[in-house]
Amino acid sequence: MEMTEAIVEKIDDEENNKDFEIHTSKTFNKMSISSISKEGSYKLATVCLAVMCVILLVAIILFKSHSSNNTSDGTFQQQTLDNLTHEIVQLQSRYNNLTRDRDLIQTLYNNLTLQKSQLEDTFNNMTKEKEILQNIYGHLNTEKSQLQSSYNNLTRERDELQSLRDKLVSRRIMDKWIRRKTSLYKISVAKKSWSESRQICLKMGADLVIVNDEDEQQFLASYKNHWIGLSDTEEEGVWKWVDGTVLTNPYWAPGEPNDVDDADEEDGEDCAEISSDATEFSKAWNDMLCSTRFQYICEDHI
Ligand SMILES: [Ca+2]
Ligand SMILES: [Ca+2]
Ligand SMILES: [Ca+2]
Ligand SMILES: [Ca+2]
Repeated sequence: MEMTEAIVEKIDDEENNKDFEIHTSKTFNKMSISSISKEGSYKLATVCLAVMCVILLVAIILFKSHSSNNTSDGTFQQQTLDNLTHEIVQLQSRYNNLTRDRDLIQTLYNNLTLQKSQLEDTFNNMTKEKEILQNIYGHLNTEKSQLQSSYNNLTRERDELQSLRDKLVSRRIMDKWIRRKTSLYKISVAKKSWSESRQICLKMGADLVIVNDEDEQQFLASYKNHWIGLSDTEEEGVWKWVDGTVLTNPYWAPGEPNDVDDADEEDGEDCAEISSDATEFSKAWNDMLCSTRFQYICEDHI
């Protein structure tokens, strides 16, 4: 009787806790083993009850047989028979209860087995995802290392170029180049044709000056009869700077460019200089025969 109550209490506990979540397959395995053990206990209890019923039936039969030979104790024997019959009914009831409990436990066991299988699937999927993520992480780490290496190389090259640039600037300052904003200017002493002037500038790693804005024009306007890097030799009337860009902000002197045609020059005036007649910095250019020997202005950038 006490054993049966204990078992029923355990079943109630299991019922109350059947909604709990199992987070690891390890815990789950422990629970599965526990469920199997309980199922064995119930089977054993069922067998015991069945044996006890048989024993009681045999006892009743024997008792009846004995009582038929001894009628003097009839009342007492009838009472005992009733008690035994009552116990059989109770045992049958417990047997039924145990059978019901066993079915419940079987259902619980099946549910837990299903949950275990689902958890194992989830675990396997997560393991695969983990491997994929680890691969991606590895690739990203490799790329990061390569990018870091490229960055370091570029930084070193930049520093080396900066160092070379600094040395070049220092040397040009010593060679009397004029530093202004982000440019260096070399005002020549010798007089050369426009083409010869440009070749000399190029050999020094520079080029004839390009006038980028009014401020630069104002700075250069005082160097009269000096070549600048502007010509229309490619196409008459289309003035281009030495970097190939078309002139957009002209500072021609009044009446210029007039492309005066000299008898000895078939092409007329195709190269620009800062006019000696200029009175305003913004009206200072003149087109001249490119073979004219003028001083020139080279420009380099820092
Ligand atoms: Ca310039
Ligand atoms: Ca021309
Ligand atoms: Ca011309
Ligand atoms: Ca002219």
